[in-house]
Amino acid sequence: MTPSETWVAAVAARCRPAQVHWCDGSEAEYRSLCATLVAQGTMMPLDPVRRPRSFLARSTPDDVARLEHRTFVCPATEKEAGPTNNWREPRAMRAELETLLAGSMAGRTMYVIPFVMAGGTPIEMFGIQVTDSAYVAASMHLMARVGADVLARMPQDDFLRCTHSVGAPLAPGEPSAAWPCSATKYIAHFPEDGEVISYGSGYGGNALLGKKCVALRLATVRGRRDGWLAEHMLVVGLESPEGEKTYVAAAFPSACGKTNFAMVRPPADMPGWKVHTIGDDIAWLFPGRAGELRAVNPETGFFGVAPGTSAATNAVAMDMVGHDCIFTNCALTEEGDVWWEGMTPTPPERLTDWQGRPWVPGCGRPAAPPNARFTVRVTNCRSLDPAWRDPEGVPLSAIVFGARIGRTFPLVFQARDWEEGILWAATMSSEATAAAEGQAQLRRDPFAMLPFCGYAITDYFAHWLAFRERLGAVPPIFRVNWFRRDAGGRFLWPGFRENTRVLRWIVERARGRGGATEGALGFVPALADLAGAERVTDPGRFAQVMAMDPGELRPEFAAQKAYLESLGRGVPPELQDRIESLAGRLA
Ligand code: GTP
Ligand code: SPV
Ligand code: MN
Repeated sequence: MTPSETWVAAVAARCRPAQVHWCDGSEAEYRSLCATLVAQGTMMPLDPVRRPRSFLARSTPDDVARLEHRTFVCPATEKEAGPTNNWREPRAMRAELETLLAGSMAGRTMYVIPFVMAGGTPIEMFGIQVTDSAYVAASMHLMARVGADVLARMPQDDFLRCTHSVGAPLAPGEPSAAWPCSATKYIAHFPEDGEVISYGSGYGGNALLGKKCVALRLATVRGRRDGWLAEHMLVVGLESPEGEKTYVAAAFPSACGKTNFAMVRPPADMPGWKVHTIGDDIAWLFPGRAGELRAVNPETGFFGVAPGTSAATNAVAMDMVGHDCIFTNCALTEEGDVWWEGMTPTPPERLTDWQGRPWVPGCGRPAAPPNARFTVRVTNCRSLDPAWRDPEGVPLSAIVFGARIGRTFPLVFQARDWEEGILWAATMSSEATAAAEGQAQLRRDPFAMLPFCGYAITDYFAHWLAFRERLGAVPPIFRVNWFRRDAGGRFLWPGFRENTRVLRWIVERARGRGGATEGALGFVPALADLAGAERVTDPGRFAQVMAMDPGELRPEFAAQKAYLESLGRGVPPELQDRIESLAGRLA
């Protein structure tokens, strides 16, 4: 037996599934997984004319988002997990999980899914996910390269071992629940062994282990060792009418607009400008041969937030989910199509909500919960860049960080240098969203990676700071905030398509052209520097969205300083020095 067969046999011996199915990754297999899910009641086919080859899945109300308090990072010592991760002693964690896994797949099929993230690139990572969820197996078909070809290329001495069980064993003859899961949930990472064990949840990043568990948490550890970065970033290319293409990567926390920005459609008064999508959630950044920074999207699919997606906010995504799509927790129309809040200005008169109950407008319940999602292959996206699977990746000219914060931070500014940009990223705070359960209102989310860094966040800051030595020249770093509000609570910037104007300014600054003045936080555009912005905002509102008010910034700097202190002695001293000098400038 090969090492992978030996490992799979050991998992099967522990979990005791009724059968084991090695996934070949074929289209026929995907269709048969979907048919199984329809027969089991997990998914229903949508209207074949309105949504060809698409399905609606409904989860249980206790399994609708990532569970950060049930996510554990388990290196040998707590110090290696750092001040922000939940740590468990690895042997104790394993023992507890092995007890839970014993017989956990009884009566079910165990799918064996060989997968590769960023396949073909110099930093590709191979793994095998075993799962007792056909929904997860079907989703993995869309989100990653899977199957026999991958297995044939997979190095038998270096693959990640990813075990997933929904934790709902069946007695002989007992039918499966439509959405099997367990009240007990764990998502545990063993970076030193290249292993993930996830138990009890079937939803998103808890269960599609190639995504957050491998391509972020384990990949950050690999990237630290091998000199690259695994990031919670979209990658987008802006092409000018002259055909000059410039790529930018941007990190925003969960449900803060990465999918929208990755496929943003230039407004009508920017004829000839084009946007190209490389990825919407995860990017791996590595130095190219000439010392330039390059990026790849390790995934092959989008698992995107449905509510709020509309022809007005994201026409490309609306088109992308028009066929060959799995929707989860969306509402069902009488015509056999899906609906969610924000899809159309007026809701349909009658719906079936995400729990299968009758729904009418004004009934007081959402038709779809805010973390309802769609799953599609990237090839459904009409703005997908032809370079999306280039093994060399694409060159990055700028890095952007952004958060959801109603005050203090302007629409956009450019950090004065690499270290200051890293300070803005390290101290980023953002308002809670529904992508994860149980968050506080406003929390620090360094680099949008708080839930996704597989080692000590303080060492991660140091890895970023030192990364400049690996590059010939570092790209400029920007900070954006689409979410600043006026005194009446309204967004100060129209956002969505209009963000292309900000992207254009970023690109021009990166190419040494865009106009700017220096303010308290760094370089900022005047209204005239954001092409056409005077058509969508007025000087008064623009001044408000760009304001850098010492009265707001002084307490923010104090809070940043306190935050870094709270992370302990591992914080690189450069970052505290930078806060001091920024605070000094304000005085
Ligand atoms: P994950 O997939 O969870 O990592 O998140 P994401 O960053 O891809 O989230 P997504 O793009 O789905 O974010 C959706 C949320 O951002 C919705 O609430 C949108 O309304 C909001 N959003 C996106 N762009 C803008 C914008 O320009 N302005 C405003 N006000 N809201 C925006
Ligand atoms: C996120 O929460 O950042 C997501 C969704 O991208 S999930 O894959 O469920 O983590
Ligand atoms: Mn994400």
